[in-house]
Amino acid sequence: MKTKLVFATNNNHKTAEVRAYLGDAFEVLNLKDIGCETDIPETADTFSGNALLKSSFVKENFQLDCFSDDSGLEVFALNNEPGVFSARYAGGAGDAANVKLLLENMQGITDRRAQFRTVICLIRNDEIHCFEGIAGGTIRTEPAGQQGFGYDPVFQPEGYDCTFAEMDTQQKNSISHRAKAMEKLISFLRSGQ
Ligand code: ITT
Repeated sequence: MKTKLVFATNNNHKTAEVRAYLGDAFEVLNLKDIGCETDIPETADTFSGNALLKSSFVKENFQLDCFSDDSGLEVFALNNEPGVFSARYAGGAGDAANVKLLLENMQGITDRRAQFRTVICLIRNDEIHCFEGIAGGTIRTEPAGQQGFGYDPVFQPEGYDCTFAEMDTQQKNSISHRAKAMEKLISFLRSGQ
């Protein structure tokens, strides 16, 4: 029988991606699968804190081993903002508004260095394990590209002369912060630890 493992997300795309890697060894369930309709609060001031809040909620309320992720963009010249506020930087007005506000706040700033960071928090057999992935790059002065989501149109990953939004999904997934953290989680689970 496969071991049940919850991925605390409502994002079907993320669930499918993880099932493709772990489906032979684990039964990966998402929040909908376990009947969790609560909008789990993400009120911590770090990515790991938010990921832990989500995993702990599932462990406490459903008694199931669980992992969750939290991600965001950190801009060095803005004191690592928007960070944990990435999704609601422009007050919940959506991706385009977030990007517009970021470009406004970076007007005149020449240090354009930034990074996307993902932290995954796994609670397994009552132990907590965290996995981090970082993708470094720079913030363009104008958006380019239609793929992806969030800040992809203004983020140019290190070593490339295009933005994440100009890459196809497969190419972005081979270098993204989320993919790097996921790889660490998957090799940990596969190693049977
Ligand atoms: P969940 O329901 O899984 O929490 P989410 O949209 O909050 O979905 P994340 O926590 O992964 O997703 O990311 C928070 C925000 O950070 C997201 O809304 C984007 O604004 C930004 N972000 C994260 N990863 C990104 C990526 O790969 N490309 C562009 N923007 C990203």
